[in-house]
Amino acid sequence: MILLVTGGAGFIGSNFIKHILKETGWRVVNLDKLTYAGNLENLADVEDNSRYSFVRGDITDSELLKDLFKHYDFNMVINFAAESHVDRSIENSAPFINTNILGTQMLLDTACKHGVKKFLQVSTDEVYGSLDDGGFFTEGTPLAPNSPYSASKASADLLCRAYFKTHGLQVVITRCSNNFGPYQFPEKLIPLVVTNALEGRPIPVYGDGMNVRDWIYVLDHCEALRLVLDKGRAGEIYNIGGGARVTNLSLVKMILDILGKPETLITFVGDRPGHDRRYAVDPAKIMDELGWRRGYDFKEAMHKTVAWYLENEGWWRRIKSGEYLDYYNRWYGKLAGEKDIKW
Ligand code: NAD
Ligand code: TDX
Repeated sequence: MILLVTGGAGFIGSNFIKHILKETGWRVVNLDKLTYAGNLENLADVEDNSRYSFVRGDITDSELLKDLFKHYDFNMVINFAAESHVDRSIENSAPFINTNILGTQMLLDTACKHGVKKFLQVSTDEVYGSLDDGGFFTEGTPLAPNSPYSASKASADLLCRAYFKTHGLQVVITRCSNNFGPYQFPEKLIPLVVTNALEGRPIPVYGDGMNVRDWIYVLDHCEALRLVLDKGRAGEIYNIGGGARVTNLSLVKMILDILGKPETLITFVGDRPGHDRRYAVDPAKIMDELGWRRGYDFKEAMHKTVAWYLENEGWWRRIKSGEYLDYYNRWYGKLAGEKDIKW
């Protein structure tokens, strides 16, 4: 069994590769462009594993894909490669269209030509839009993306459906809620809160802080993906959700409490344009059909995650001293400017 993992140097992809090498005997090839979000340090403990190889490359490069598929004869493909940060998609959507839509199309085309047995598209609950009036996202909820990021992911999902219907490619789509855990890039809420608090910097909370996200520990997502690769039915969509639905404000307070840092660090800034109010995922289908169960308790996993960032200060400090800072100053400078807050 040879599995192509794209975007494996990012947050979820790197956790997934380590999970697969541990739980299966599969061989894994990681294709990653190493954008600002890709970091080979995330995979340092498996780089000598004989079942793991890394190739630096772009999923929009059809020649490279052709060569790679000829060389390796992949049985399965899992596509994590994406531009993944909503705020960056508001600043500039072009890289999102390029990687998330065109890149997926190139991968689908190449996978089709080589007759791979399964193609797993790692999508997101954000394609369903916002649950402003309560309820849950099911696999039948209509697509209603609100950000350029989620619109690009929804577009990729539709292409996946079309390649299944038209070309018979064995495609499965998963739509997961918000992940947290080790190696998450510190532009995302949880690592941003932990690292800013440790640095004594303000914690930017958008709008009134009452937006609700449905949090899942990253290894629970990885195990769900392994099950879908193993047993998921082609042409199907599987929702994955952690069931820990909390407001951003209560989440931030929980982390500050774990760290013993003061709530005075919380700083309300302007809202994210098009900010989805509430997400809540119903994972009944993957539980009933594939027997998936959540393995990590939300509070315990949050303590474990905070401890990881405390123990791996070098990892996030190296990131925060680099390119990330340009983006941070530009984005939060603008939001804070609306309320005259100095960063
Ligand atoms: P991430 O931003 O941490 O990692 C993305 C990875 O993709 C990076 O290693 C980057 O270098 C690579 N990449 C980007 N463009 C590429 C290209 N053109 N060619 C090859 N590699 C490229 O993202 P993440 O949070 O790990 O998310 C992974 C996937 O899971 C994404 O598709 C995202 O939409 C989806 N997802 C994420 C979450 C979440 O909460 N983080 C939830 C549901 C779904
Ligand atoms: O500084 C911040 N302040 C703040 O209040 C940031 C970065 C975020 N937020 C809010 C916005 C959201 O309501 O926190 C919530 C979580 O924000 P993000 O961490 O940016 O995640 P989100 O926009 O929900 O998207 C994430 O989950 C779904 C991932 O980034 C996506 O890739 C995934 O598809």
